[in-house]
Amino acid sequence: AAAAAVAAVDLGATSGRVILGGVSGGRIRMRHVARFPNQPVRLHEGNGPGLHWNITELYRSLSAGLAQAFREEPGVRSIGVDSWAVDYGLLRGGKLLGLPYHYRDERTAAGVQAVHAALPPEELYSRSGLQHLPFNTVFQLAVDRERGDLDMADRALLVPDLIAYWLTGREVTEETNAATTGLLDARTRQWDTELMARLGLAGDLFAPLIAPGERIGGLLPAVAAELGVPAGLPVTAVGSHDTASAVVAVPFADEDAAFISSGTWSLVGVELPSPVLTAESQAANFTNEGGVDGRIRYLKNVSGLWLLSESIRTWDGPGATDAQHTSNLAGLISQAAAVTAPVPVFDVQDERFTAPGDMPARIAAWCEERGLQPPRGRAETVRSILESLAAAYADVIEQIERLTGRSIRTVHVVGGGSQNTLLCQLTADRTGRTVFAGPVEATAIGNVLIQARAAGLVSGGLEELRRLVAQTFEPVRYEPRVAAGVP
Ligand code: LFR
Repeated sequence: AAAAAVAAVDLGATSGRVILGGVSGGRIRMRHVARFPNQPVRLHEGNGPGLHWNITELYRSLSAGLAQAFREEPGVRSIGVDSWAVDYGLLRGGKLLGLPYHYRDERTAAGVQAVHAALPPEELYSRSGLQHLPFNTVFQLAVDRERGDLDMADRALLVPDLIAYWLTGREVTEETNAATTGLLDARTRQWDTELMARLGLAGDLFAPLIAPGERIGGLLPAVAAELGVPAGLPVTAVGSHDTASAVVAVPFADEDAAFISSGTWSLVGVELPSPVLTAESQAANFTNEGGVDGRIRYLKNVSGLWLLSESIRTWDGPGATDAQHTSNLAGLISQAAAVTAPVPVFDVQDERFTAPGDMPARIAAWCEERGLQPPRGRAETVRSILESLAAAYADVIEQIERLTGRSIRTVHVVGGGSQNTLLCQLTADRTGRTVFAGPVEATAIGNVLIQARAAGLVSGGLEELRRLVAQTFEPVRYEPRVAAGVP
């Protein structure tokens, strides 16, 4: 990379990476510097196990990645951090009080009950515009409160904000991720302090909001010394919710195109200028997530490659390394592509698939309960998962057409899943629409672009930034196979 570079830290639910990026000659340059696993930990905590993020290990890994980035590129101008949404650390006097919970920890059911007792779901939706997911921050905090875990806390920082705090000492809440808490007013995009009061939460539990592109602060001297860079190097707010960053980098072919941000989850949606807060929208459980530059991501969480990665984890058994998992994946997908026997389509949204565990057994049980023949063996299981995901995408796209009045002709798949050729083809087949796949690193690209714009390396609105993406990363096109015998 030439001198004008920025460093993107992108933390996913199964792995994290540090990427150097820049823009020159109308093209985006991206270079992977570090990739590290993100493995949650189960810890006994009195009544049973709690599922947590190993946040200090993540911090150590990303720090090492940043140090490496500066060795490779001493001209780095800025750092930006994004991660999955909704999860947070609790602090008192600036000190972390415990490991953040993983959103897949099963404690949240009690939180849903507590919140709904104080606020009916309809009111929650009309205020926040957020789809109901049992792990939304608002439900997690309700459990913390009941358990007394909030008694000591004077601050909650969402995961990317916590990392930024450790780097700069500045406490902020980045807007796009704040929108996933369920505590932000969908219309004003400010903290809904009345709602917080009704839930017994302090109005200043979260730090003040900051918009993507704003400067969070400079690196603390001690951190800078450890990373081998000058103190004060800026940490810039990006779309710190990974999905917000990913959608910045969707090279929309036309205004009415849908996107699927495909990773652990599949976020299936469209970009809108303003939220849809109708009863029909709530009934269909669509979310209005505040995006970069004030756009709304109108989408639904569909399960995703999680079903596949948990299946592989089950098949490989405890202790298999990350590298062993990936080497299996390509082979499994080509075997799945060769399956000719009919496989069952199951409901990927069934809540039994949320918590970590033996997905092949759970899929088989789902089928048996309905008198369906479960998939036989690994290749059929993988095929069944991918067919079921594609079928769910098709449903959601039909719903979006109905709820927004748009007519969707093309679907962009970005993120890790855009490399899964079988899934992309099945998505084209089952939606009956053209699929454009790529870029793979959409999230990191969105992170880089917002930093590059803040640093004055590029200018323009999202359309200009997306043009750069389209010029640099040519998408792979998939057309629906009409004669393939697909229902
Ligand atoms: C995707 C994602 C989704 C969010 C889920 C949980 O990585 O950020 O947008 O609903 O993870 O945080």
